[in-house]
Amino acid sequence: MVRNFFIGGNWKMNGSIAEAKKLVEMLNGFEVPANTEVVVAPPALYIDRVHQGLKKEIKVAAQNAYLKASGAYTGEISPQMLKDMGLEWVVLGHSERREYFHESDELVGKKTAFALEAGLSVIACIGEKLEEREANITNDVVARQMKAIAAEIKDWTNVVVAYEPVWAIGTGKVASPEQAQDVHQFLREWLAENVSAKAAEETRILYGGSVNGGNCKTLGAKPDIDGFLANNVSRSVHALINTIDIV
Ligand code: G2H
Repeated sequence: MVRNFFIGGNWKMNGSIAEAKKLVEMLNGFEVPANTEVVVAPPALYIDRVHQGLKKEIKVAAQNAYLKASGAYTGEISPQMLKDMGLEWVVLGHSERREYFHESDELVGKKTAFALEAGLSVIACIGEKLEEREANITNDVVARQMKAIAAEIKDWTNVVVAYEPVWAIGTGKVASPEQAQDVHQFLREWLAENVSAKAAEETRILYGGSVNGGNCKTLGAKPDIDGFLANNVSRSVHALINTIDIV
């Protein structure tokens, strides 16, 4: 497969120093299969501790970054600071940032461009809400979110798209493999039509939303699903362990 399988663990605002330690021990004991990337995103406060403790094959992401390098932006962290700490990844546009912190499509596009310029790779999250799915506008919504990113960037090499239907996030209601594949295929076609054949072929598109060790295999077997983003790193590692034979 041209696209390496990708497992992301988004810890969100959970955990403690003790849990960070356990997480690092668990991940260090796990052999990452060839052609697979594992990236974990702890809360900002624990990033350095986790990064220092983890073996090199496992990368660490921030859950957010701002669109300025420095300045009077209380509470924010810049992509340049993340680079300075030796990080390679950032998650941007998660639906929780869009919902609770009012991040617009345009802001997510600009933040994506700024983080890429700073040398980070970006996990760019998109996805429709329940009422949007019920109104049959899922494709319109994800296309609008993709367009806002495509308006700001030319090169998708260092972007991984995470399709996370909002109704599936943290609800235990996972999208069916067919529902997820339909959107992933649509996204790949969207990239082919609006960016390039290369971007369509090479960009990893992850599924996120109540992924666990039980449902990951049928999801991961779909041709356009290139990995997962899961809350709770141990859930994401179980997803990886259970998909080893298909990566
Ligand atoms: C989606 C996912 C983590 P959960 O946000 O990115 O959360 O696995 O709880 O649905």
